[in-house]
Amino acid sequence: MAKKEFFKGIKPIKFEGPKSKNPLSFRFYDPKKKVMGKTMAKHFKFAVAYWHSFTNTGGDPFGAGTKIYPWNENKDVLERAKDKMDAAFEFLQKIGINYFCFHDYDLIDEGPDLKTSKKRLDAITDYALTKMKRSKIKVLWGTANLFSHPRYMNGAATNPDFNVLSYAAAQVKNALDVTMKLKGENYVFWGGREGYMSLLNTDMKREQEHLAQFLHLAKDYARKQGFQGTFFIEPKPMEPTKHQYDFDCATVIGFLRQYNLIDDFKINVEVNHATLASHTFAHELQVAADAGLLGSMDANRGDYQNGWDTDQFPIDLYELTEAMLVLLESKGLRGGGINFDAKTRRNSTDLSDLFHAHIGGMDNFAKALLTAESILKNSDYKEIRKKRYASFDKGNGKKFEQGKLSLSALAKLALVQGEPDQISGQQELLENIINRHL
Ligand code: XLS
Ligand code: NI
Ligand code: NI
Repeated sequence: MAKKEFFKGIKPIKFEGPKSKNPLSFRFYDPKKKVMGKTMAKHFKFAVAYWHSFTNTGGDPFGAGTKIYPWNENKDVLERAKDKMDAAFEFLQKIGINYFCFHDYDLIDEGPDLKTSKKRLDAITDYALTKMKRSKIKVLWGTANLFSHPRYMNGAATNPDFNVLSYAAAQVKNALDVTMKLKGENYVFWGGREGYMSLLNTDMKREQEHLAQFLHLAKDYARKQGFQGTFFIEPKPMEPTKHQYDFDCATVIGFLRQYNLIDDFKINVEVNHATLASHTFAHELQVAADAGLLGSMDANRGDYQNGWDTDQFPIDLYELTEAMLVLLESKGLRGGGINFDAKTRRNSTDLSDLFHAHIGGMDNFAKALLTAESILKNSDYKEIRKKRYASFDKGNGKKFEQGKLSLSALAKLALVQGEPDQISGQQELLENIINRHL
């Protein structure tokens, strides 16, 4: 165990059932409970985002950080990083989450040059390894922060300057090495600054070709080192860049197909990125699942009254139930899990707030999963949707699906049939089914 206890007075969080009045308990998340043949723990593979929960201290464009974390006190870079890791592991063990996700420089501060940064990463990952060996904690995915440092102001892999692109390559190589050293199960690319602010100074085609080439090189390097995990692209339409190339799932799928990356890459879908792209979360999950590319989820939520990536913890059971329906019907995530890419509010300054936030998120996912299971098992939900397409199950509809009817043949059929009957979409009926099972 760590020398110092950071979350004093907080005991391991337990499942106590829906009637529990203990705010530091799970009411729905029971890791061992089976849902459709698989335990909740396996369905979800929850992960904590190192950056939001341990690195960021609540600063925003209008003011400094507000969160005075005891693991941020040591003046020595490595000692401070170790304290932070002790805090992270203590938190993970107490909340009962077995995974974390990180950017390279969440683990330890970036150095003044690449060499120093590499040394620091080596030291902190040595420390991580010893802690991981003594616990059940694993890495769901690692990534490189290619957006915070000023050098990336014009992008990383899509930077018009080759020198920045190669610097980013060095950083990704190190981040891949670190992820592999910690036996990370996946590796993420989120292109925060891969896009443009103005088309006037941008050769979009050339930048996207560079991005594809960069991804190929990263993938080839990792595969050569024996990495067997999945690479994820995390779509987002904008913020910080005005237009990001990985706009949404459909755009990413087109990109992966065009540049021959589809066999190694899958998608990490984030709730608030979906809504920023004017989609529902369920829509993005479905698009990814239909392409066989639903890899992982970044769990959070946006705010109905503004358009930003507010990264709040998930509380909307209706939204989550729709998501869990897609998850269950598409037979789960390919390689990934559910990473809480979410932050407590700037004025949530108690250490226990981190617990309440994650407990809520996990419980809400659990409740949504149970609801989705009940909908699939005890309602007409699937039947109603299937029935809408019944005319394609036999006769000419079936022939059409099999490619056996020409346009002229269809036209002839229409002449004989005349005006089609009106058939209701029954949306309200379906919406009520969801609510009845919540
Ligand atoms: C930002 C992204 C980021 C990625 C990892 O909006 O969600 O946190 O998940 O780089
Ligand atoms: Ni994210
Ligand atoms: Ni995000």
